[in-house]
Amino acid sequence: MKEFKRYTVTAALPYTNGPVHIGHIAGVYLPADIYCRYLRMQERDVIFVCGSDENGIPITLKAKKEGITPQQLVDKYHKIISESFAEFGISFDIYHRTSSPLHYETASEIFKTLYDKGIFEEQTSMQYYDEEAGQFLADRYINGTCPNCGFDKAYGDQCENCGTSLSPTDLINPRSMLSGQKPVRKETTHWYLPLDKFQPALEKYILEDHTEWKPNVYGQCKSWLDQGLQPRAVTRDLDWGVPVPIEGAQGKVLYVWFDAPIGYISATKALTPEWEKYWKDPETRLLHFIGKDNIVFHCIVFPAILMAEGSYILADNVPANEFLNLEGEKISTSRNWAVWLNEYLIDFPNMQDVLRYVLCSTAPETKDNDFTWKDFQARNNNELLAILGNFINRVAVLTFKYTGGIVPQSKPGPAEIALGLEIAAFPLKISAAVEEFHFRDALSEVMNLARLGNRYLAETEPWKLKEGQEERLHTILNTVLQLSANLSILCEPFLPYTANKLREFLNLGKLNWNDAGRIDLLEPGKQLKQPGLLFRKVEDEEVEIQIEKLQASKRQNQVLNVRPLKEEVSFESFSAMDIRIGIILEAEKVPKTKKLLKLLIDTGIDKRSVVSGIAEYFDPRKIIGQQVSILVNLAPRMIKGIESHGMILMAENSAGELSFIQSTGLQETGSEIR
Ligand code: B3M
Ligand code: ZN
Repeated sequence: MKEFKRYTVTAALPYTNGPVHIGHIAGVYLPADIYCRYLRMQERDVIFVCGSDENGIPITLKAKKEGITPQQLVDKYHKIISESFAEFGISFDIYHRTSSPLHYETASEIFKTLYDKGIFEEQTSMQYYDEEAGQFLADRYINGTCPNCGFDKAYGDQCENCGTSLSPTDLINPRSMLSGQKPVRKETTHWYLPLDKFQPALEKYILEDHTEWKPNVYGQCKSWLDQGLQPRAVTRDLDWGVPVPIEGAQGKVLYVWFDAPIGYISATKALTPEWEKYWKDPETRLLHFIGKDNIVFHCIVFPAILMAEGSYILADNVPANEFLNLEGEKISTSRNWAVWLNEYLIDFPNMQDVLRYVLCSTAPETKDNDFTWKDFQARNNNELLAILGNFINRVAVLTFKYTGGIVPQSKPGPAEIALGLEIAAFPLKISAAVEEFHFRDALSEVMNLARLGNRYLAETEPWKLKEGQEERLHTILNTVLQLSANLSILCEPFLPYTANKLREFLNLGKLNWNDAGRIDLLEPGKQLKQPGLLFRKVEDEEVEIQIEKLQASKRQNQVLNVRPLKEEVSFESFSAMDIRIGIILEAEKVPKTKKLLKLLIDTGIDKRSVVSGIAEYFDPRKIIGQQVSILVNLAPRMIKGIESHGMILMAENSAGELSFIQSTGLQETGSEIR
């Protein structure tokens, strides 16, 4: 493999329209962080850059939903996201923002360079426009029926049901997300990046030069290339984002996927005046850690922009992950089906490494994977606590018991020599896995090292040694302490908080990766410190609370999943309706129908027949005496030969289940509902 002089590692810029969740962490930030921590321990020149993605429609839409300005929205979530990353130990060298002036400048400059080089194609087309809102409706500002699968809430840029990428004009029955109205078509001009012209260069870059990319990444790129690339608009009609830096482009901003990857560059500029060597020197290895939904933008669109610009290096690898599911279902921000990092940090204080461990062990490296709270508990209790925690605890207890916490002398025998050879092999095994982005395997090797320690203790049984066998006892203690020192190095990329505690216990400074594998890391005579607890048991109640929290958001979501508002009615029309509390006196099925019940209702005014479509949900025998709300002045209607005088009001949830609307207090029959 080519040796690089330095590394530029980027992690996808999270949209600043909500906190980050475990799917983001497992897919992007944790693998990137492990990789960077590892490189730093190798003393390689590395920068780890990220920041908030604060432009584009995902921001303006969410701001509208929360009833605040886009600036207020990004300020709010930038704070939440950046603080939780820091607390979780994601070791960015910089966490920047794409709303910063430096980013605006950088993105405009690159756009301008391409514009001046005549790269863009200017195209005028008819696009959807919301006359009420006075705005063009790009991407997610519009929804309608997917022409591919018939899903009725497809967005203007993509159908989330079947995954097809769409353009707003593909939608059947388009509706504006702003006003709910049917949009009109209006002429507008935009600048297009002619990806088709970059097709040959991109084919060489990916299909020939990077056959080593992960199969999912390579495969997705190949399929885009095989379909033939099309020009893509890189500007939008919107009032939030980086203004298009040319004459005659008032009211237009750069498409968020044009400026966001440039955010990596502006973040580097903010980090160091030497930013150019991290972006322009071919001896720099550029790596993008992303989720699979961002592949086309990082492997095709951004490289095309950089090629067009001409002075930048391209990514050497894009280790994209698949998706993490939660309790068997797709994580969804809008349905609040997620474990939010900021909430985890509150619910499980000082347990960053547990989540890091679980998410790394179940990372969706080659296929989608599932996070469950039961698995979280099991991995904590049966692995971290029972293997790693238990080993360190035994080492500490034994050392303090027999030597007062002083590193004893060692006279290695055959068992220690064999163990020493095994220990020596670990750094290489772990390195090999990390360099290939196989972080799960790497972490499981770290645990194997702890297992080895447990096995050695079980075999040598130092607690059974008698008086006169001190030399042997000391040798065993020395050996397990050296193994612990190795663990403190090798677990650092994955479990940095635990590594810290181990170093405190062993009274060690920060060591490098190259120190691992040795069994003379701790000098005899060195005084150790009593270690704090590395891990604690996770109790059943704790995971039950989390599961209940998810169930609650599911229930709440049923409320959120409501049908759109009906047209406004006047106060007069509402008060024209006479709704009363009534009581069911008789109920029977209407013959030869599935849904209908014939009811006799006491309305307080009279007793009357009402035909109601509730037979699928209620047994007629069981609803006698049921209090109901009834619209009494509805014009009579003939239903299946029966005259129905009024209508029972029912509540219907999103699953179509019905329930009666009754008063909670004891209202007398005939009470009016107003
Ligand atoms: N903000 C999309 C996402 O959060 C986008 C990534 C930008 S990376 C330059 O999935
Ligand atoms: Zn579809």
